[in-house]
Amino acid sequence: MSVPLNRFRGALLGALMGDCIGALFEGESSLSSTSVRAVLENLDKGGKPKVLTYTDDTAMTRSMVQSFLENKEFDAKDLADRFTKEYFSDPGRGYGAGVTQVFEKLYSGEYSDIFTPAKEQFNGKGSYGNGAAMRAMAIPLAFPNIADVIEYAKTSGKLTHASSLGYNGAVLQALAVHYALQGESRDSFLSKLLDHMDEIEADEKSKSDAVELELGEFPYRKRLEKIKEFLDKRCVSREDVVDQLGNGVAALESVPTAIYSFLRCMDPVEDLPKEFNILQRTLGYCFLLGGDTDTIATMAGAIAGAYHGDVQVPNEWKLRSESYEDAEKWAEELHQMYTSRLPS
Ligand code: F2R
Ligand code: MG
Ligand code: MG
Ligand code: MG
Repeated sequence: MSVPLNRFRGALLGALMGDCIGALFEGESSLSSTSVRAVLENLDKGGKPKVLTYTDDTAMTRSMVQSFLENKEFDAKDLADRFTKEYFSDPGRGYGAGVTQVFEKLYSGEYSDIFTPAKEQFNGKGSYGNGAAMRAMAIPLAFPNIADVIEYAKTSGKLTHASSLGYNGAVLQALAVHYALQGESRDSFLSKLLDHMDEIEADEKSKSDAVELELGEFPYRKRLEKIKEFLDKRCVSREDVVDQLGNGVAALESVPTAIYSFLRCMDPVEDLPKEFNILQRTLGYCFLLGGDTDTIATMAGAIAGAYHGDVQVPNEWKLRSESYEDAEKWAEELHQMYTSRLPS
């Protein structure tokens, strides 16, 4: 199905703003709505800083987008090279504490298999951080075929995140952006994700990784069921969302939270300005949750932006976000690539 260009712009700009603004709050555990509103009002009034810099979330997404646009295909080796080059040229973007060892090993030239460094992380367990998921949005913007989306999210995730909790989070985020681009209804969006995770988490590694971490089998599916339960209730506190879905740096503690934030914010949210549109509300809600705000907001911003399109991108917020011009240019190029790959 063809998808309008405004959804590609919305996705890339939503993700960029989520990262740039969310970084102002990353790591805060108890954010008051007053302090979040004060920061956002300051942005609207043109207060300093003039440019909000992006973090690792956007740096890695940029490498993915550039790889797809230049190669016109998925190329895992090219991605590994770009992640490593980008890290060494600009290491101060707030990368995860563990993932930098992967880049160092890739850079050393001592590894003939590009997936081995990720497998060695955390005493051979692999990372379950959200670094694979935070960049996965680039995949559904380039590749419309659902089987490609799943395969490429998994493979690109495994370059840095060998725990199935890490790469399955990337698959879930990529699928969420894919279905948001299609404009699926809220119920159908969630039930499609549930069906996919039923299959994706059924392999032996997914089961054993989850059991070893004492999460029980099908941890993502269980969080999606919790999202459904929350959406059916009239009122769920942000404390309950953080408690049951999470706001942390693990993919399991953040990808479902981003998906919930997108769905929840289709309805009004207390504690945010009434004049906010749905995309602003989604990002604002992620900031209010605290914790890994840049990453949860970048993932929710990608989904909400893909769904609502760029008409909801606030100009003041966009103009503050570093390299927003690249996002606008790449949206056009990705839209062309995506459209050219649709079955005729
Ligand atoms: N790193 C951050 N934020 C810290 C503060 C940055 C600060 N603002 C600054 O200026 O420097 N944010 C970024 O990291 C997250 C993505 O991380 P990624 O790429 O998944 O990295 P890593 O190191 O693989 O995993 C993150 C942490 O998760 C824990 N962890 C993962 N797997 C584990 C395992 N198997 N066992 C135990 N712990 C595991 C570790 O603490 C890892 O360091 C995003 O938030 C991005 O914004
Ligand atoms: Mg970051
Ligand atoms: Mg190539
Ligand atoms: Mg983060």
